[in-house]
Parts: sequence; C-alpha cells; structure tokens
Amino acid sequence: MLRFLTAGESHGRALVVILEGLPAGLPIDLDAIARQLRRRQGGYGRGRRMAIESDRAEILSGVRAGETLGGPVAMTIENRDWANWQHTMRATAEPPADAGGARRGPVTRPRPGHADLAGGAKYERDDLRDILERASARETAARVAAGALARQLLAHAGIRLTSHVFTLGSHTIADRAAVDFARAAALPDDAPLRCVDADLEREMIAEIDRAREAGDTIGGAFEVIATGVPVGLGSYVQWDRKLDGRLAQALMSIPAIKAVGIGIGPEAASRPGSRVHDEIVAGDASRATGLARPTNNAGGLEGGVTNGEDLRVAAYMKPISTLMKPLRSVDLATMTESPAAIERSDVCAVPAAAVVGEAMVALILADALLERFGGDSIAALERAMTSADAALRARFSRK
Ligand code: EPS
Repeated sequence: MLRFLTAGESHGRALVVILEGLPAGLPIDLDAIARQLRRRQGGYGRGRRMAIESDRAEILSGVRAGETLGGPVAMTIENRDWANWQHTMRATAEPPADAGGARRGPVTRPRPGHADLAGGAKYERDDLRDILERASARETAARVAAGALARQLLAHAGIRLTSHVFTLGSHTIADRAAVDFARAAALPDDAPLRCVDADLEREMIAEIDRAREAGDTIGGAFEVIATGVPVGLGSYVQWDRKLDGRLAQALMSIPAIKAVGIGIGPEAASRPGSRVHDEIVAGDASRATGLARPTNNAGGLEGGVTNGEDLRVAAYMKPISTLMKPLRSVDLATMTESPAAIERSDVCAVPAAAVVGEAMVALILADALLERFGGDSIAALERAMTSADAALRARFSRK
C-alpha cells in the first residue's frame, strides 16, 4: 500500500526519496520533517560529518498547498559535503574544470564488517568507493524523511512513536520493560544517547570516549515503542503478511542491525510459558475491547497481528566498521596484507539508528494501517477506522 525507494551516494549531490501510497488530503508539516532529520543527526559519538550537514528535505511533488494529492511524494536532501567531493563524485567521465574538493586516490583496502569486499567482488569495481558510497548509512536520512510523512499519517490515526537506547557497549539498563511510552517520549530531542537512566548514560558516554581514544567503535541496542496502535494490523493467514516479520525485515535493513526482538524478544526462549504469555483480564473501559493485559511481554503482537497494546520492537546494532586503529586487511591492488582503509566516521551511532528505527517502524505501521482500513483519502480512512472501532466495541460488549 505504501512503498518507497531511495537514491543517492554519501558524498554525492543529494539523497532522493519517493514515497507512494499516502492518501490524499493529509496535511503536511514541513517543520516536523525537519525535526526528525535533526534528531537523526544528533547523539554522542558522531563524527565530524554531522557538523557539516544540516539536513533539510525539499518536497518536489505530491503535495499542494500543504496537503498530499494522493500521488507519489518526491523529496531531496542536499549533501552539503558535496562541495568537497565534486571532483571525486562527479557524474561526468572527465572532471569539470571548476570541480571542487580534493583529488582522492582509489580505496583498495576493504574494511572488515563493511560492504567493501563483498560489494567490490559482486559489482566488479576496483575502487571500493563505488561500493561504500551507496552502502553508507547516509542513506538513512532519506528513510527518516519518508518516515516523517508516515508518522504524520499515523498521528491522524492516533498512533505515536518514540524510542530509547537500552544497551550501549557493555552497559544495559536494568529493567527495559519498565520504560513505558511516556518515559521514552519525554527524552529531549538533544538527549546525548536517548537513554532514560541519566547515571547509566554518563557511564555509556565514558565508554564511547574510551573507544574513541583506543581507535575503536561501539554498538548497542534500542527499542521503538508505538502507542495508540489499533487492534488487527497485520495477519497470520500468510507468512508475508505477519507484522512481526515485516517489522523485522524493515529494521534488519538498517545498516549494522544484526538482530531484532519483538517484546521481550530472545528472552522468551529461556522463560517458562507462564512467565512469557500476557494474561487477559476483563474490565478496562478505556479499551475498545474492554479487556486489559497486565503485562506486555509480547510487545503488542500475537500471531503477527497487533493486539492493541503498545508495540515494542528492539534492534541490536554492531559497532561501526570503520576503525581509526584499523584491523588487518588486504590491499586488493597488490594482494598484499595491509591495514584496512580509514575513512572519516562515527565512534557510535546507536541513538541515530534509534531515530531511523522509528522511521522504519512508522513506514511499516502506516502500510499495515492502509492495508486494514484502506483509504484513497484521509476522510475515507477516518470513516473506515470509526466504523471498525464501533464494530469492535459491539463485539466485545457484555452479552
Ligand atoms: C558513514 C560514514 C560517515 C558518517 C555517515 C555514515 O560519513 P563520512 O564518511 O562523510 O564522514 O557520518 O553518516 C552520515 C553522513 C549520515 O548522514 O548519517 C558510513 O560510512 O556509513
């Protein structure tokens, strides 16, 4: 229902995204897009590149007088660093006379963990820059712009999203389940690591500092929480319609994400069923079903279908693969052992990945929302949601 494609290289002219499937009549808030892009650029542990960029999305199509038209929305995000890369990243065979930026030699020493080696072999490129430019996580800025539009649709349906970082390197918060939507959402946009425990956050920052001094990098884990999610998004009837599977794919596609957990995730494997499954109790008038769940270990999903509880999805990120104290590698130009290439990079980007995670979850939820309730227009979507809510209340009223 909702699909998007991105284009662009890390040091090319710009990133491009086309998002198709938004209903007509959705008011678009440009400042809200800018805010999400700004959130992604923050976080302690980013490198010097983020001081150069100040991401802003420009809408080229699909929006008129502040509202969507129902057609594809195209956006671009300029790379300000392009000024320094015009010679290296030019599209023309010969450099234009006035091309700016350094004259850079080819990248020939693949970084373990990056796409460099496998990509160079697959696409038959000698200069590994041809690989790393597109494999770079810079591309996630385009996803966040698309995700910001998905969030505006979700807000119309009463769904809001936030995230928090619960692991960074060797530090993990004690009780992740106790971090509810309100607590994570109260984190300021400029929180250094998006961790709700201030004391622990200080220790995490110290760990990042130690890694930077050692020429090393650090990974971690974040959780995306969505609240106000209606019952019945996704389906169990076919493997590719299960919402847990769709969310996992979306989050695993973010660079460096190596695992995804729904609710308590991998912990469910080592607990007895009595301590995993969320009991069902009657008498909660605030819900359309009138039923409550005292716990939410399932993270709002049962059978691949939303159950009305908060959606909780965690993602686990490996450390960034550019190390200032490089690992062993081989120079592919000479086939002799040589330390991996050093590119300017980040020490830690887990808080930024959390914002990208929110965007990907928003895009998947918006897709599932449109699948369940349809809607060429916002008015049609609202009518379908109102009538589904009334049907749910009638079904679960006391017989
Ligand atoms: C990245 C390396 C760094 C990061 C970049 C992702 O870029 P550069 O090589 O220009 O210093 O800053 O992330 C972004 C540019 C971004 O917007 O998030 C990489 O190799 O993946």
